[in-house]
This record gives sequence, C-alpha cells and structure tokens, in this order.
Amino acid sequence: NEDTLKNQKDPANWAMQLGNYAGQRYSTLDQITRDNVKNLRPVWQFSTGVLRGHEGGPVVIGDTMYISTPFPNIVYALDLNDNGRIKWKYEPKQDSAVIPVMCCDTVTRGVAVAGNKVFLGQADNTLVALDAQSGKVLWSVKNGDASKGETLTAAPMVVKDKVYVGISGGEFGVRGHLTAYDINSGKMVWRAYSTGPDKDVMIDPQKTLMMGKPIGEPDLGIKTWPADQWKIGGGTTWGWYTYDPDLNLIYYGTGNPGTWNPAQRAVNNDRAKSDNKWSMTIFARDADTGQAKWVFQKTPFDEWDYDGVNENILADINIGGQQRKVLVNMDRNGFGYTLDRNTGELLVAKKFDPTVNWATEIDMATGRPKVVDKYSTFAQGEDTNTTGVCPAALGSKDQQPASYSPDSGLLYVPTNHICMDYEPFKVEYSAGQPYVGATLSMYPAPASHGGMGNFIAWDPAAGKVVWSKPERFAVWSGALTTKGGVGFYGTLEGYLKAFDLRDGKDLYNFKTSSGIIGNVNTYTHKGKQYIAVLSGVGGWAGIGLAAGLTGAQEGLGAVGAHKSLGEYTQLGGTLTVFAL
Ligand code: PQQ
Repeated sequence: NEDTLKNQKDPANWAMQLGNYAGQRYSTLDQITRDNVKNLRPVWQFSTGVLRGHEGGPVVIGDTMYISTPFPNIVYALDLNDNGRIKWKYEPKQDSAVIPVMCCDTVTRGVAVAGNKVFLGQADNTLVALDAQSGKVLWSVKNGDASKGETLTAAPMVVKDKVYVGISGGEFGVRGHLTAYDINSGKMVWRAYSTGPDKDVMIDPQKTLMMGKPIGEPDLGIKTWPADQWKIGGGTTWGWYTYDPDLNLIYYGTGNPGTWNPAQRAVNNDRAKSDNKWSMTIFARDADTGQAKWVFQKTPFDEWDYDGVNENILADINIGGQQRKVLVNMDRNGFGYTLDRNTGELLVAKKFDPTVNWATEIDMATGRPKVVDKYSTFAQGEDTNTTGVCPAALGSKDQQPASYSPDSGLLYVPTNHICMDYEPFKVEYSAGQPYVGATLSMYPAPASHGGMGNFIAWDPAAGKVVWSKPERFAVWSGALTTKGGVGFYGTLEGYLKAFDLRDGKDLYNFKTSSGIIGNVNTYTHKGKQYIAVLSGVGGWAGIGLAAGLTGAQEGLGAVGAHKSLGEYTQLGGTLTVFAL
C-alpha cells in the first residue's frame, strides 16, 4: 500500500505492528541512546478498561495513536496533541461464546492502518474496516465460524489494495487458510488453504519451489495425511505476515497439524509417509494472486505442537562473503532458520537454545530435522508419557516478535526456556469441541540458570547466539531496537527493560502495572522521541492468571510452568508512554 510504505519510511510513525513490511521492529530514531536511557521516565498512561492479555502495540501515524484490546476488541484512537484524549472508540458487540474456543487467551495482535482505514480482526472472525477519522464501520466481513472453533487473533496486513488475514483454531480441528480481501469493498479476492489439494493450497507442483527445486509431486497436502484427516488438519495462520515490495512476495507460516496425537496423523503408521503438508510451513506467495512461489516445511509430522507461525524477518545480510536477500525465522521448534527469500533455499539452520533435544540438527540437503526417538512422542507411542522434551509446546520462542538491527546485523530475540512431558491419546473430532489429543506438563529447562526465559542476540549468518541474558519467566513481549544503540522489551512480571545492543546489559527498567506481553514501539511527536507499550498479563504463558486456572496441566499444560507469576503481577490493561 502506497500509504503504508510512505508511513513506514518516516520514523516519526510506528506505521504497522512489526514496524515495517520487513518485520524488523527497528527504528532509526536516536534521541534515546544507550547513554541517556537511564533518564527515561513514564510521561502518561491510559487504562484500556479491559483485563486479560494485551498483545500487539500502539500504531502511531501523525498525531494519532491507535491501540486495541483483547476481547471485546475495543479500538481507541488517541490524540497525541492532547495527552491521549480519546478521539474515538470502537467497541464491537461480540458473542462471548467465542471465548471458550480461544486456545491461548482472548488476545489480538493489533490493528493495521492504511490510508483512511483501520483494520481489526475480531475474536468472532469479523474483519472490520473502520474510518480512521471517525471510527465508523466502513465494511465488515465474516472470515470464519466460531461454532466450528474458528477464531481470529492475528494482526491483519495491508499490501496495495488487499488486506490479508489468517485464522486460529489449530486445537479445534480447523483447516487453516490465509485470505486476501479488497480494502475498499471487503470482497474476498483469494483464499489459500494450508492443507488439501494443490488447487486449494494455491501450489503449482511444477513451479512452486521447495529447497530451490519445483515440488514435482502433486497434492502432497492430501497424500501426506491419512484419508480426509487434512480436512481437520490445522495449519492455522495466526502469526505474523511480512512483505518484500521488490519481489512482491508475502511471507507467513502455518501452525501445527491436528490433532496433537501424532498416531492419528500417520499414514500406514509410517512417519516417512506422514509429513502432514503443508502444516508447519513457511509460504512465500505472490502478493497479488496468492500463488505460492516457494514453501519450506520446518517440522514435518509435528509431534510436539511446534506451531510454525513465528514472524519471518526480512534482511539483507552477508553470508560467506556474499550479500543475500534473506528471511530469518526463529522457529518454535528451537532452530533459527535463514533462507533465501526469493527462492526458499536453506542457508543456515541452528539451535538457538542449547537445551533443544527433540532433534540433533537440520539436514542441510533436505531441510529435515534429525528426530531423536527418545523424545519422539510418536515413537514412544499413544498413551505413553514422553518426558523431558525440550522445548515445551510453548516453543523456544512463541508469537513474541523479535527485532533485527541493520546496524549490527543481529536479531534480538525474546525466548522461552521451558521443557515438557507429553502424553498423546486418541481423540474424536466433534465440530467446535477441543481436538487436542495430548496431556502436557511444562517446567523450567533443567540444568540452567533456573529461569524460564532468555533474551538473546542471534547472528543469522553464522547461526550463533552472540549473547544471552536470563529472565525469570518466558519473555512474551516483542522487542524493539533503535539506532540509539539501545533496545527494549517487556517481561511477564511487568518490567519495561532497556538494554545495550552490544552485550544485553540492563540500562533501565520500570515496573508497569501488569505483565507485558505486548510489543514495545517508538515514535516521535512534535520532534520528541517516545517509547510506548501495553501492559496486561495473559497470552498462553499467562493463561493461568488470565483465565483463573490453577491446575498444572490446565491451559493446555502451560499453567504449571508459570504458577508463581501471580506473586509478581495481576491482570490489567494499561498503555504506558515513556520519554526522556
Ligand atoms: N496464542 C498464543 C498467545 O497469544 O500467547 C500462544 C499461542 C497462541 C500458541 O502457542 C499456539 O499454539 C496457538 N495456536 C493457535 C492455533 O493453533 O490456531 C492459535 C493461537 C492464537 O490464536 O492465539 C495460539
């Protein structure tokens, strides 16, 4: 979108959730530096009036800031000329029956703003376009059906005249898809499914590349599943979307195959025949037609719920003496992947947490992980508790987006440091009912600093951790880096932290009113640089507090690991804005 491109080139704005189309979450603003950040202080706050997990972050364009809340998904336009006076408020009427079919809290990852429109994906699957001046509904369209377990948590992305939106419900037998709607009319332009026949997945086996070569064999989205399982096979698209305007390609990942019990997804009980394509796959699609240019499946035949939806950050880096246009994906499965973003060729794949044990390495010729039988929930079998698997289903990293600094060439990544026991069991599909098929318990990774998170710097060319900084809990907040040599992220206890990009050293912290799972953004107003973040504990890591769950295996197994979080923070949605 011309307007989105223009807005993101001006560092005064924070034009989209990930900062720019490349998903870098980097700002060229440099008033706040590693030397003066110690003088940062909160300058104004705003209560959203909503509890539970606040993901995403403020979008700032000109004098207006747009924020959104978890269910009921209120959108506020705040006037920066008047200390955040409410210009307008949009509060949709949504049926609360959707809440029990949201797997991992009632979150939204935020709004997209383009031209005179604000786009919001509501929990109840309504994609709505609001007038940016008045908040009035311009059009709305239903992208899914909550009675089948379909929901919407992802932030939409706008490219040219289309808005892309995904779908959630991998734990309810939902068949994932990405859909493009016309931004002016709301009319569906195309829908690309994650499973099923090539026609539905918008793959051409003669043209779509995999590991640099055409896929060749047709309809792998059917053949790698037992009969009809692909119809309830997951591969949802609830993560982040990025875009390369020069290549005209959009990038996103698909989630776990359903059910979590791998035996029910095995063809003839043979793992080699059961990739469950195209779950767990990075797709590069033509932004106009939706046709897949290349695919890369990270975790074929997932046995651990390592949803492959994390953000694909676009960067131009030097690898082995050559300047390359790459895509970097810090996957939930604990491997950091660097691919050629034009062809999908695999360049680097290395562990970013040494405790990762389900696979020894990625075979660079095939792109496939070498799975360790001891941690294979399929090899261990149905109704067997496979213990000590690292990472846990929360992944070495979940939805919390990383940042890439072109100054250092490194990624700055919020990560988790948690392991699990996983016991698969047989489950029947019933529309709108949980279709999980495994009991999980999660706990801090053993033999470590005792913390459940690390904030790390990652070299995407070498595939190496440059530095790692322990955190008490999983780091569930999105990172920001700036030209001032300083970066930011939030913690589940509620701290907004500033760190030195060179070594991760803490330069400033401030404890906000609730745990932070939102993303830290920056902008200028009247020439002065601000840092802004939403507090409001929740998300999957904070589901115990958000949904009032206490059993260790509740919340799909996530409650146990973070049981002491309630000693540090409680619920409450607040925006905090900082300045020097
Ligand atoms: N959402 C969060 C969060 O916001 O903290 C964490 C997760 C989700 C997960 O770890 C998931 O696996 C997950 N899976 C789906 C799915 O399979 O459709 C959806 C979502 C979501 O929409 O929030 C999450």
